[in-house]
Amino acid sequence: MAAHNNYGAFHGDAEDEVDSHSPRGQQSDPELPQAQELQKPRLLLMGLRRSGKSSIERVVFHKMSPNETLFVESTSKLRKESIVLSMDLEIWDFPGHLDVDDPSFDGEEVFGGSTALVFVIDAQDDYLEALQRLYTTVTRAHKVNPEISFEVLIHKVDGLSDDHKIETQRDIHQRISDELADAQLDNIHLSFYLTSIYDHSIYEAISKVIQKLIKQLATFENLMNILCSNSGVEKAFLFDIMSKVYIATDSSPVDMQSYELCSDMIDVIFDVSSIYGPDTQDATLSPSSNPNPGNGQGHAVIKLNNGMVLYLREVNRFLSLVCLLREDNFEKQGLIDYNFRCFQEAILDVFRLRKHGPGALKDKYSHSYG
Ligand SMILES: Nc1nc2c(ncn2[C@@H]2O[C@H](COP(=O)(O)OP(=O)(O)OP(=O)(O)O)[C@@H](O)[C@H]2O)c(=O)[nH]1
Ligand SMILES: [Mg+2]
Repeated sequence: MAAHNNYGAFHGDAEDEVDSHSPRGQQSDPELPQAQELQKPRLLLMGLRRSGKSSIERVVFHKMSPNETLFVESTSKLRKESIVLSMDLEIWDFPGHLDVDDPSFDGEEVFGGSTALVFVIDAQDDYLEALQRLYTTVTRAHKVNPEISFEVLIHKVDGLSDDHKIETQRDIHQRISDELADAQLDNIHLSFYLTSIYDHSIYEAISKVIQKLIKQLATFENLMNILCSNSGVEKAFLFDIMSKVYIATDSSPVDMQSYELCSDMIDVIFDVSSIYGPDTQDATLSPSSNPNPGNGQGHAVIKLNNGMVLYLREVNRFLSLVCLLREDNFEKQGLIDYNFRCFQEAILDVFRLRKHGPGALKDKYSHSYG
């Protein structure tokens, strides 16, 4: 039986466990809300031992290659990590033996606030025990915080055929829904994702999870819709550069292929610029035309052989917009760039507003206040 204070880190030794991580050695953006000012949105990684929690965290937020996760040690104690992305975020990676019914487990502290509970199930293993744990965890969390979002990752699906994947998801969904319905808890909503660290699916899933924690999501989406419809863009993603998580996209449906192309472009451009760019310290997009890397002016274009163009524009040092559009529409690049600058300003205004409140934009728009 595990020592009870292994996850009782909340009763004293928690701070020792907090790691701070910022993308590519960058400092937190002064435009963005700081850790102390707001309670950061939190991502809780829970699930049985060896289900893949720590691997997900390392691959998505630390760029660990999936093969290296074979050597990740089993987590013995809660690990809290502070991540500085385009938004501040805390990731709590729990040990697999966590028991939410243990008296030392502080449910209020863990499940309170703006929190997403990510429950990882190993789809290559027998999942009945995992479902039991999912049920106890969800019911406990819901009792403490009905606002918490429940995200179930049916993980390691790289070893499953397409039919098997669908069948596993259907079976898991059915079993947990039945159990919740039996307990008259069918008002609890769970979202399911089929994931693997060996392809883009884990980034897609974590993107959707994080989007639910962003209060300004509707505004971002709206701005992206306006940009796309006025610039002839087919699909656009607003990426967090370090993690390749997209924090918003326009409201046309996400097709996996476009997403993969746009996401790969982030890797190509930033890897090349971090090796060959003038200032590897900043390691942001820095084509020769951009004297101040990370100042939101970097851009890159890749023409594809199917008549489409991938266009990347840096919004600030944390965020980049990647658009997919037809080559014919790219002929009006001046218009697109103008529209992009309006979009960029609006996005940065949203961040300023979030940090300083409505007064932040008063000077800028004073004419409209009279
Ligand atoms: N095939 C496959 N293996 C994976 C995937 N994700 C993680 N793994 C492997 O699963 C094993 C366990 O991963 P961990 O990340 O340590 O699991 P954990 O949930 O953190 O385990 P505990 O810390 O013991 O609770 C490692 O060998 C990983 O390489 C995946 O998507 N596919
Ligand atoms: Mg672990």
